[in-house]
Formats: sequence, structure tokens, C-alpha cells
Amino acid sequence: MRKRVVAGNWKMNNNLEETGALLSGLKTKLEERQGTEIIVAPTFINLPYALEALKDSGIKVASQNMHQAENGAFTGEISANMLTSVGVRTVILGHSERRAYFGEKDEVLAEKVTTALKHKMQVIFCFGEELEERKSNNHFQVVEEQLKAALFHLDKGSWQNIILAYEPVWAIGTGETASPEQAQEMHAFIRNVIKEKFGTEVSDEISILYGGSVKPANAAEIFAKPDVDGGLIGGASLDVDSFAAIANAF
Ligand code: G2H
Repeated sequence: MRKRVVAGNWKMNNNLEETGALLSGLKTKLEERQGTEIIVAPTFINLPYALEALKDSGIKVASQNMHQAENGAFTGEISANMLTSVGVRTVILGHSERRAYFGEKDEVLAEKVTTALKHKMQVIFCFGEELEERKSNNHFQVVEEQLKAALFHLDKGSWQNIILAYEPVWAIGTGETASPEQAQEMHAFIRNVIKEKFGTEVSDEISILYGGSVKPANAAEIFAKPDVDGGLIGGASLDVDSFAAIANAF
């Protein structure tokens, strides 16, 4: 059976005190949760604190980004080695906000994926079409190209450390969610793209998360779809009860 994952992307939210409150709430509510991998991604500066707070809880801690280079003159950036040296083993790459506001292109994302895997990190790779691309019926092509450009250089073995997160840009932080049918249609397409390139061994095992305005009210019907293996949650992950309800929505 494929791994189910519910990951919270906190984005640029929560200072130290707020981080502490959220983590202790999550620990209490989710520690005993079986069968679903729970991941939270606080801001860089609070990662060591989060790791300590969640020690022995089974909840994983991810960073929201990292640089592709090993080290060097890249002011303000964080390397894979820095992350793993404090115990962070999961990284979100390719989020649409990184693509839109920080100019991250597929080529750079391919390098980031390679670097993360070299450091034995687990990658949550995000991608998805914009509204205009869906309106013009180009969404399948766009998604296939994003996958090809950033992930098709990998060998089969690398896929055990990849989680895919389909996030249609028009549904991110907008309150508008893809319908469960739209999510299923795209997830099945994605699985097939992976199957054609890497075979069923990889495509049957890869967890594909849906992201974009997931909340307690819509999580269960989205997660019920056969090719949806969980969610990447933004806004609703900032509230203990909402995130716990989503994690329990399978
Ligand atoms: C998409 C998602 C989390 P939200 O960015 O990655 O955010 O749930 O707020 O739409």
C-alpha cells in the first residue's frame, strides 16, 4: 500500500512562541496517529527548535526550500548539508510561491532535487498549472513538462525518496479548491506519466499529494480518491485543530 502523507507548509508564518504553541498542540493531537506520515515545515530559523520539540513524536520536520549548491557565496541561502547537520531530512522543493516570487525555474529545481537526493534527503516536489493554462486546456501538458524537466533525470532507485505534490496555482491560498474529480483526474494522469517513464514499480509506489486550499471540510472527499495519497496543507496547517482534522480525514 502506498504511503499516506499529510504535510503542513507553514510558509512565512509563526515566530518562536507561536511555533512552540503549534508544535505542542500537534504533538498532543497527532503523536499516536498510525498509518499516515505527518510532516511540518516551519521557517528555517525554527527548524532545530521544531526537531527538538517533536523528538520521539514520529512527526517529521521539513524545510520549505534549500539551495542547489553545496556551499559558497550565496548570501541568505541554506544548503542541504546545513539542513542535514541539524537533523532535517525532508525538503519541500518547487513550491509555486518559490517559482512565482523567487524566479525558480525547472532547471534550477532539477539541480535542487539532485542535491537533496545526494544528501539522502526526502523531497516533496511541488508543481501545478496556472489558471490560464487550465482555462486554455493546457494543464496536462504543463504538468507533464514540469515533471520531465525536474525529475526525469533521476534513476529508478531515487524515487523512493520523492513525494509528489500537485498544487494547481489557481487553488493556492485562494479558498478555491480543485474538485475531488479534478484532483483525481490529474493525479491519475501524473501516475501514468511516471509509469511510462519509470515503470509500474515506481508509479504504484509514489505518493502523490494534493495541495491548494485543503481544509477540514473538503479533505475527506479529496483523500478518498484512489490516486490522492494525502495533502500539502498551507493555511489550514496553522491551526492545530484544523490540521489534526485533515490528518484524520483518511
Ligand atoms: C498550497 C498550500 C500549501 P494553501 O501552497 O502548500 O497552501 O493550503 O493555503 O492553499
